[in-house]
Amino acid sequence: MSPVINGTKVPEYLLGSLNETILSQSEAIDLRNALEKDGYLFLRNVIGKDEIAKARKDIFQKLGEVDELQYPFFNGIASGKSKRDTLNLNRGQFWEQVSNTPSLRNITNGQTLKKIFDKIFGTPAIGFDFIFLRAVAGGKFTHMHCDAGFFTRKTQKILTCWLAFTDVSFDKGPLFIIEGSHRFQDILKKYNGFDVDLNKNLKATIDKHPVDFAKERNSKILTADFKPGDILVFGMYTVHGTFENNAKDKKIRLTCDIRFQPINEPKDPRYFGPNPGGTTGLGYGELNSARPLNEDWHIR
Ligand SMILES: O=C(O)CCC(=O)C(=O)O
Ligand SMILES: [Fe+2]
Repeated sequence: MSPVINGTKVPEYLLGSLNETILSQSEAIDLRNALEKDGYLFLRNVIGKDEIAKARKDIFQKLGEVDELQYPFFNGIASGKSKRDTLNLNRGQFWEQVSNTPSLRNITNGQTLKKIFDKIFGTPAIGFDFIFLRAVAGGKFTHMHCDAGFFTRKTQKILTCWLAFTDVSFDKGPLFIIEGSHRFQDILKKYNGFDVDLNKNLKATIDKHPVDFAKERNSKILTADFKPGDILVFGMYTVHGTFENNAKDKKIRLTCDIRFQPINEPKDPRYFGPNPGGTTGLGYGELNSARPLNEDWHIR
């Protein structure tokens, strides 16, 4: 079945597969070369199955406790209901607590991912404390954008790591990348120096529909059938978004995006420390993920 973005089916001929890089067969230079050539690195099976399953179970438990998942919670099936607002003081506090689930943090800010980024950067790396965990149901998707406007205030040396905790097949809203977009000069020019938090009259979202965007540029929309523990690493000017999660079985998509930088580059205080404010300073409450699973999202 063809994936859908913003209500439009993506024609088969525009779809392409992400190139996989095999971590165990790659030297640092191979990782850097792939990232430079494609604008992304697709690595499968980076986090062990048990570790991923534990974090997923712990997070599903918390979503189940606010009535957003059907019982048994480990299936990750959306209930269509929510008591998130009645059972919690506020949305930010709830989402911060979910985002700080120890089994999740062991992965996002643990040694396995850090070592991959040490290798890519060729110098010790650090993951941001502020992470973007996403539990997604009900036709929702992330509009196409590049990440520069969020994360490059202090340094350009930032990479995004998108990590799957559930199966994310085509119908469950996987991430897609516009092929070759890290070399689109107009995108580089438009978003270099752009800061979503300061330039309030501009949006990070690229309004053109990804289908039209890819057609016009003779490009493809690249994606994969993601499995738990797979990661996709990409640069700040690589154009990406997600398909809609229209899964018939109502299973949610659970993913997390984490940013990494060399530890010796200046750090953006919005994303580091014990109670980071995040992009706009409002903390975890500002995220779409802080909204109940059955509520619509905002566009940035
Ligand atoms: O998972 C999503 O919905 C969006 C992810 C994203 O934009 C990112 O990882 O930079
Ligand atoms: Fe992004």
